[in-house]
Amino acid sequence: STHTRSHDYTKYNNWNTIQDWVISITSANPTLISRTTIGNTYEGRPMHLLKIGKSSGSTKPAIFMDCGIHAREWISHAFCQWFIKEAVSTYGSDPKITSLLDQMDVFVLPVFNVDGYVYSWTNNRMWRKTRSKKSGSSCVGADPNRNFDAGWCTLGASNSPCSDTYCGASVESEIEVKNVANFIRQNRSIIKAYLTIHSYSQLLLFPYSYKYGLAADHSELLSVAEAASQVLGSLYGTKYTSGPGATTIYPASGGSDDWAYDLGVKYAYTFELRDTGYYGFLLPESQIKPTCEETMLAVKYIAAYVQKN
Ligand code: ING
Ligand code: ZN
Repeated sequence: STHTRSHDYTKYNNWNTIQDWVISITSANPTLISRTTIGNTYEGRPMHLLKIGKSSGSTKPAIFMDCGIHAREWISHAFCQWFIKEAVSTYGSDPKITSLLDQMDVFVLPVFNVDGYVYSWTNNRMWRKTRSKKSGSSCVGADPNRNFDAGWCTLGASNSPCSDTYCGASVESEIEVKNVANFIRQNRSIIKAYLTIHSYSQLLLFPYSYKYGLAADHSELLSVAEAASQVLGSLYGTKYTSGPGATTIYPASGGSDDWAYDLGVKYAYTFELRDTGYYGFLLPESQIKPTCEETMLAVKYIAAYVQKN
């Protein structure tokens, strides 16, 4: 079978459940999934990375996608699990997925900020940051999406360790950020797109967030985002807005999409999934399935676009 029957994709799963699932879905799909660990978190948990794709003799171009940069955005973690389940269960029947996985690999990091995610289950549901400790402060953690080398700590980020948008002691001070940045740098020549999944606000964002200037590829990034948003909305009528981060959500430096874009990964997008604030981070489990289904359409649209370009 293509996936583990006992895994419930319509519930929020804790880290232990996700980790068991990562191992079992990989061994159940040896021709489509391989697993590596890009490093450990601050508290020593492994950062599992799955490569989804049909193995071919040669190196394939790839898409990198991460979920759960921020601990409390649980619908994000749910989406990466959904994506992997859909990819392996529709390979061979869905022509788009089949062609994508024949020609490209998709690297999926199901949980970026593992320590924060565990803490959001055990101690504080609204936790956002990592769990790193800093001498001289009693406050814990930095914002991983303010810790990348993209106008670091200049705009929409805080120097205060107690802030939820603390940029960290230095660029890539957070080991989770360093591990992801190292992997993307090492695979820079094959990674054609970088997708990062957040919640909430129903936005499809692209560079820049750390400055107001437009990206060199602005018009292409915008037209792809608008088409992807339209496809997303075609399923349940969910309205998405697309645009550069700085003017569409708020200016913020140190974000992963801006960093990937400036490294040369042209198709760099940040998704802000449901909703627009009624439930916010506490999106009910009844919305996992529709949210993941509609988001799949947008991700598949972008992947198909990247594949043909
Ligand atoms: N939103 C993102 C945040 O980190 C963002 C918005 C995107 C900022 C891209 C910078 C770059 O604040 C959420 N919900 O986390
Ligand atoms: Zn976020």
